[in-house]
Amino acid sequence: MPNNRAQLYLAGIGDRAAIWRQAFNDVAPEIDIIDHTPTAAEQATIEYTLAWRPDPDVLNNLPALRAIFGLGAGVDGILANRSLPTKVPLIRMVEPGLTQGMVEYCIWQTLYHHRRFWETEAAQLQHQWLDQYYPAPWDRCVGIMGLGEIGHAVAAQLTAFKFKLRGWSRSEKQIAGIDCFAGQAGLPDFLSGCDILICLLPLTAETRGLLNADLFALLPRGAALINAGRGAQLNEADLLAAMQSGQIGSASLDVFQTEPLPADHPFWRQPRLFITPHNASLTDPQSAARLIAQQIQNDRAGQPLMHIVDRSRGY
Ligand code: NDP
Ligand code: OXD
Repeated sequence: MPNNRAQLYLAGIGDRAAIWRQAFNDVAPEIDIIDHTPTAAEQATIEYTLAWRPDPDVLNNLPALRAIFGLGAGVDGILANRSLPTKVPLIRMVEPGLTQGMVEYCIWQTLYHHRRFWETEAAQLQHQWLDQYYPAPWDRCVGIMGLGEIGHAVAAQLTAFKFKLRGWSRSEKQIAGIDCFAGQAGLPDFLSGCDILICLLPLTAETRGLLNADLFALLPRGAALINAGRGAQLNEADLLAAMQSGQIGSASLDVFQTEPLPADHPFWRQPRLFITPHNASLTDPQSAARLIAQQIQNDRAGQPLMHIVDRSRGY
């Protein structure tokens, strides 16, 4: 077991590095934080890194590296580095604040589409008193793609609003109160009943481009789409076409092919499309710093690390 102080290198975190340094100083002062490009001496000794979109040249040159902690639940930005050392465990973020923020966002956006608030907003701009009809939640079905840490938590909270619930995952599941479907074979049946579709999938080879015209065609006409997974899961041109034809009635997007979303992107001008800037949720630095410090302590004591990404699955 190493007996020196642990060093954690903040890789590809951009202007949030100061917040993370402060969080570790506050809750885990036993860890040395390196938030600059490591010197040759530091490169030789760094054992841990916290990464979002790291520079591959730096990450691939840390011979003592023992674990890569992803700053987010999605690790696609780290796995984009094809030469990432395979023997170093990659750990995704499972953090209560991150999960709670996603629950809030999904409840907010589900109610937004259920109650057609986009229609009310448009009417208000025209000084119109709009009397709307909307069905009871038990007559509205919300489908969740991805029943992992976040999808499961979102489903649990949506239950309290009394929506009909469906879920889709890679492996078969049985969850009380949710009609569960699995795999490509289960996708058409799953989609056929979803009035509001929420995507909470990780970006992998299988989920890239999944939200496309073929998939939209399997939804009930006028369904709402909420994508808070990853932008590369959505064929953006197909969504515009589906919204123009009325196949997709309204949508909320938090993630995009290009982020920040370019100022001239047609999404900005698309009615019934609600945009948030990839901040559906944020990892809470203090809570995450505590969890990472505990993982480092466990690792140094020879205990197993938790939430290791299965590289063959990509999540
Ligand atoms: P988990 O790994 O806990 O869950 C992933 C879920 O997706 C699992 O249920 C898994 O199925 C399912 N899944 C994966 N691949 C497929 C597939 N090919 N077909 C069907 N189902 C599949 O991840 P989290 O819940 O923690 O996070 C999910 C994603 O949410 C992240 O990867 C990230 O992209 C996104 N996210 C976005 C945020 C934002 O601010 N917009 C914030 C946080 C997360 P199974 O259960 O069978 O393994
Ligand atoms: C995440 C994210 O994956 O913030 O956690 O998108």
